[in-house]
Amino acid sequence: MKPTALSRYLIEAQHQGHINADLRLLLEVVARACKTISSAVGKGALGDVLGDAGSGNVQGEAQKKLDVLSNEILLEANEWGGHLAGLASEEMEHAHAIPSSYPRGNYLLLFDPLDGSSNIDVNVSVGTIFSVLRCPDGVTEPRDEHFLQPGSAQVCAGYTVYGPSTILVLTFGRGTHMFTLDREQGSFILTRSDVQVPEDTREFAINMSNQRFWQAPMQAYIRDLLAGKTGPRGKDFNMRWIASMVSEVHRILTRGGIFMYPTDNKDPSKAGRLRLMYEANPMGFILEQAGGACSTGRGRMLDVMPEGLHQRIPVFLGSRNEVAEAERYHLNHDHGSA
Ligand code: AFP
Repeated sequence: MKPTALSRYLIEAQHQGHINADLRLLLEVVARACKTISSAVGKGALGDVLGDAGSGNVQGEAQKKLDVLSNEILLEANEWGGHLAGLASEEMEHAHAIPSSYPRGNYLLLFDPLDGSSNIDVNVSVGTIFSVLRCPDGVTEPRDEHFLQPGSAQVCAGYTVYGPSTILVLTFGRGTHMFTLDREQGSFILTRSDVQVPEDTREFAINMSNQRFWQAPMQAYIRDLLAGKTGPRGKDFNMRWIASMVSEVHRILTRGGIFMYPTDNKDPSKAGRLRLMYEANPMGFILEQAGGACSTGRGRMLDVMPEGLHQRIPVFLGSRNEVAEAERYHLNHDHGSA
């Protein structure tokens, strides 16, 4: 059968009434921006894209050159197409309303332009994460508060992983699908449709160096995973840590697993490391559509009502039964039975 390019896939989805023309255009534009980022990532030192930008973002994190460049690529690509009312990014303190000189659409786009940026200089996979919401009725100049919608309100979410191959993963609520970039043709080709995450796993991902800062239920859960076959879980677990959430999620979509970034006591002002709106929520939507789960440890991620654009949140995502197991440790602890 002839391979299906992303453009054709989206046109067919529009004809079937699953997406409208504006959302199709939005996805085409985001995919095009991701191709540009992929090309910059691929050039590495030859493109002078490695190293620090010499600036910091709103969250006090040092920006890499590629963080800044990827943000500019996504902003520039999405500003003038007429499909968006506003944008928000990890790299920008506040939401950006589409200037009145351009046509405006009804969607809001949120993104982490380059996730896992500590990996760039060592030539390990990084990615872009995005989430699409509807602009509330009657709002023409969206501000931060108009983006504060629960993950269950997302109309679409996706990520692109820039690894040995560049893969775009997408959901608009009808399954999770993977498109691999054909670098010669310059187009994304459907390579896996209706991805399903195995319900059980023997693989977990966590930054173990934070162990001494974890709270009691987390300590208990990981202790039992590490105890292996002779412990309460009765099986041996393997561990992975790539330090790029996109790459971890991609592994989990491919072969199962659980990824965790819990709250810890390292910096009490931060409820975890990952951001709800443009990291946890889009990944939650993608995983749920693939039969997996995403939780705060104490409930479904997509049900959380956001309080801030850059809000942080504890994250447990991956194989459904293992996420439920991690939740059980937290809920038992809260109810005094562990
Ligand atoms: P950036 O968004 O700053 O690139 O950080 C990546 C990330 O938020 C996430 O992708 C990783 O899981 C996590 O940080 C890795 O953090 P540590 O290995 O430093 O704990």
